[in-house]
Amino acid sequence: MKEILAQPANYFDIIYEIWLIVSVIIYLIVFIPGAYFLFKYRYRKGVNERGVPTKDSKALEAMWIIIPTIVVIYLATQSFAFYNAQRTPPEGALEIKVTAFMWGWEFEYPNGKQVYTFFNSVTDPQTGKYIKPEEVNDAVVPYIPAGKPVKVYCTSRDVIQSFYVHPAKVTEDCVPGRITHLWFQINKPGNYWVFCREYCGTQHSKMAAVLRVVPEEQFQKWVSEGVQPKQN
Ligand SMILES: [Cu+2]
Repeated sequence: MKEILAQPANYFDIIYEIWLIVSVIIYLIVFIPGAYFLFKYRYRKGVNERGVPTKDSKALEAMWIIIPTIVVIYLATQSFAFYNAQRTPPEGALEIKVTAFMWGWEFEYPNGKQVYTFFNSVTDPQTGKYIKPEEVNDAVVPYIPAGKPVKVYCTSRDVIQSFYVHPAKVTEDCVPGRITHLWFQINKPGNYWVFCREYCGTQHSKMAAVLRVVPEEQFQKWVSEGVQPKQN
């Protein structure tokens, strides 16, 4: 079995494969006889010049109504089930708040810890070379526990942005005055880029941020560092 790097990316991959296989099968069923008939009934002088006689077939008509209906119902219900799984975070997910702004992100953890990251792009402005996500300064990197579901509440301070967690293949609009959500789980510790996926202005490309995915213990240590107890 192939290792699942991140969820719900696996749902996206499976549904993509299902649609691909169904589309290829339909394409072959339509194209191969189509090409054959095109050749078989091509115009030839003196052969069937007034057309080919046809006859009705109720069975054939029923078949091409029933089979596509079953295929469409299957695709719709399967996709909807996957969509639900993709939208519904598992119980006990870590909840974080992401506020987008021109041009960056604010991450807030349940204990009040905040991380700001802004004006980050994937290339170095001087050299134009790609920056590795592990090279990004720790001070602007939010940590995420590996193998744990994370529910993100998204909103925006100014214009519509979209929080895109690249390895988990999920994206959600961050809309001013509204709270939207997404969830993801990254199983393999490492450094991953997240992006804004809604063109939001001239510095849109500077909204790249890094998620540092670490083992649970390391995450707990990090999240409690430098946080004053909340005052009531
Ligand atoms: Cu943007």
